Amino acid sequence: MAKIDDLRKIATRLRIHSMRQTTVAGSGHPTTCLSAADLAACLFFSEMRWNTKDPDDPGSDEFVLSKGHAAPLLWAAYAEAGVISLESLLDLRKITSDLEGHPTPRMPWVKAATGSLGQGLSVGVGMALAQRLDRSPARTFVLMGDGECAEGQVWEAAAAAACWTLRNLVAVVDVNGLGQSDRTMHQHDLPALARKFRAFGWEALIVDGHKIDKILAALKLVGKKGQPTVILARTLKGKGVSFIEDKNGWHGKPLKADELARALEETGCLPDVDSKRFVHKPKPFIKKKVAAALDFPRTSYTEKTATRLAYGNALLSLGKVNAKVVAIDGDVKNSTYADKFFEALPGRSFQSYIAEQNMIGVGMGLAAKGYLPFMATFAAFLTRAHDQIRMAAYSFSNIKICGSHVGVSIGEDGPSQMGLEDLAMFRPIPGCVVLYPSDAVSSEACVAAAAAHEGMCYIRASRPATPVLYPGNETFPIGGSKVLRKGEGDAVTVIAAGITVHEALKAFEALKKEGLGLRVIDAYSVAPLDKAAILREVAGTGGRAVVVEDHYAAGGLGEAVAQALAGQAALRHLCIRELPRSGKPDELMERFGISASHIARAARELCGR
Ligand SMILES: Cc1ncc(C[n+]2csc(CCOP(=O)(O)OP(=O)(O)O)c2C)c(N)n1
Repeated sequence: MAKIDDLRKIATRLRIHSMRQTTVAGSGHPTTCLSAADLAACLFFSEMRWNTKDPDDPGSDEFVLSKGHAAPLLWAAYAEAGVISLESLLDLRKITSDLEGHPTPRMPWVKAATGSLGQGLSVGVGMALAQRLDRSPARTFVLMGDGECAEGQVWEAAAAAACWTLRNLVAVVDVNGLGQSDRTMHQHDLPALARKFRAFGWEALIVDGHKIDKILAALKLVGKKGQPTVILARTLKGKGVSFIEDKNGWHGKPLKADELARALEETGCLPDVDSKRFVHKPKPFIKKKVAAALDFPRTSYTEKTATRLAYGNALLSLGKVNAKVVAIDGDVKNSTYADKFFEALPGRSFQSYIAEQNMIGVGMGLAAKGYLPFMATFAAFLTRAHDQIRMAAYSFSNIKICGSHVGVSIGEDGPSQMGLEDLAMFRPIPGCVVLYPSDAVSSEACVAAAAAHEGMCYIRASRPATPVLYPGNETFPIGGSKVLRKGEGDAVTVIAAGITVHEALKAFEALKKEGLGLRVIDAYSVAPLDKAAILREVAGTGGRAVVVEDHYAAGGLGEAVAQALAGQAALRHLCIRELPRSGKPDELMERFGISASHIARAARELCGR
């Protein structure tokens, strides 16, 4: 019984730290922390096996705080365990502190940023998969709120975890029955939540989330049935302080100084217990070293080839020399050609089915554990995962995403399948690399560049087969561009990328016959953009430029080039300006204004012809 008493004392300490931190910060979510304090005490100081000296110990259990607004509770647990000092807790939310309002990996024990609710379970699925790939005995614990269980992504993740039989994954849901502005969907109807999880293939256990012995007993049962386990814990928001307990209207409100004093009268002062003694170390586990080359033998191309096909070829070649590479695909692998990797390397291939939000979260989890995930789906469908991509940026995730079937050039399938907003989605993310190859050689090179780059990369791939433009040994560094046509007396520079590079080359031929010289730039690195080359070449054509892209007007290559030129040039922007429709690729590019004839017309107009 001594242990239960100690854990109770630790939980009280976590409660007091959480309240103090938020009162000093003047903001935060104390009631959210109070409901989960007993659960956190049992996880961090009894059930989990983890190394407080090394956040990357491969033998350690992982923890994801999906209900990220309970960050003060997480920081309190790390302080009690001796990972950070108790004094540092009072720096919560300060610009000088890594103890942010919601967890981010600025604090090294945090493996993925949370706070956009409903995402943590997917990250946990990725981590549990990584632990399985590593053959590690470690497990992954995800602490969630019951309110966030209304998010569809939670159920995408739940389905995936069961499909992949992740017995090493444990979700703990803090069912306090309250959300931010209201009671939650199921309130304290825990059997309703249990039915849902069971229907998704999980072992579901219901406990009183404030009874330490009951929580510990449930934790002893996890993974026993070869399924992922969820512990549904009945709790009270604000537990331990009568005037906020189970009261709507207290979410996200710190206690004022006098309220804190009253609260502390109820909890008593910090109970005397050395929490560090209760942290269980992991069993020593050494991860097997694997081949991890970043370059790979390139395919030789002579025939017209789609950049998406070259992506698939490159991914397979990379996967053969780098055992950290994993492929995830949203049930379009025969279109993105990730199927080549899937067939040859099934152990590192994950069918994510039609669940794009979960796909990105799983990739984040795998990346957090040192894998190099390449994820692919149609660019159009990545928009469903924009929030997850945003959170991957705050997680500093080393993930690579390929969006295929971009623009009107996909043709007959029509607008629902056309990625026309994807550049606008990835370009604003600071540090995110955006590559847009125009031929098979550059597509393979972009895969190599993305693999070698530490950080999020997006590769934009087209559907139609395009002619080969480059010799097999050409390199495509991030931030570079290629000047494909250049002559003395060129009148206009055309800046294109992907499919429109080929239209620009056709326009070049047409205008050559008219004695009008076009300079053609392949701006394959959309972000970062090769500003120096663009400025130089545009200056060399008298400050006249046309930018042409298979993307909507906002947020794409045109805006990037306009920013680079900063009004220093006469610039025409050709892009998709209306809602497109089905048709043949060439017809669509003509109808919507990005074909060779439109480029030629714009160039003539700029020259007053
Ligand atoms: C996707 C998303 N939508 C809305 C919010 C705003 N929000 C923050 S906390 C919260 C309520 C969370 O309720 P629950 O998951 O039950 O957590 P708890 O009650 O434990 O605080 C909401 C709506 C958010 N952070 N993320």
